[in-house]
Amino acid sequence: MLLWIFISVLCIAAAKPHSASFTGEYGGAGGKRFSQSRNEMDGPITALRVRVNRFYITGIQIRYGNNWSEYRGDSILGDLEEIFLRPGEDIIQVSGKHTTYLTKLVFFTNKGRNFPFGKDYGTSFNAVPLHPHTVLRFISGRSGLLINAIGFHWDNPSSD
Ligand code: MMA
Repeated sequence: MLLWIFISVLCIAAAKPHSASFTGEYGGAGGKRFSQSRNEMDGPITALRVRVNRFYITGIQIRYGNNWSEYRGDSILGDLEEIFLRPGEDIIQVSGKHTTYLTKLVFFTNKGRNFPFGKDYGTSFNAVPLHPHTVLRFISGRSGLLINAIGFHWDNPSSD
C-alpha cells in the first residue's frame, strides 16, 4: 500500500511539466542583493518604471497586479520613464546591455510591443524563458546608487 502511494506520487510529480526558470544575473557584483519574489504574489507584471541617466539604468520599479514594488536605485539622477502593459500582455523576452552596471533594458511582450530604456553601451545579453509559454514573473538583482545587476524569473502566466 505504502509502495503504491509512493509510486503514484512519483508519477504525478514526473508528469507535471516544469515551468519555472531563471536567466541572469547580468551586470556586476557591487551594490546590495534584492529580490521581488514576494511581489509575484500580488499578480502579473502590469507596469514598469525605469530611471535612466546619460550612462546607466539608475532605478527600477515594477507593478505587480495593482501594487508597485519597492523602488530600487538610491539616486534620483536621470529621468523616470513609465509604461503600462495591456490586460493579458506579458513580457516574454528581455534584452539589454551591461558593464559592471546595467546600461540598457528592452522588454518584449506577447502583444508584439517592445519598450527600450537606457543607452547602447556595454556587453549585450538576451534573456528568454527556458519553458514554452512562460512569462516574466519577477526580477531580482543588485542595486546601490545604480542598478548593478538584474536577473529574470520566468513562469506560467499569473491566473489573476
Ligand atoms: C554605491 C554602493 C556600491 C554600488 C554603487 C552603484 C556609490 O556606491 O552601493 O556598492 O556599486 O552604489 O549601485
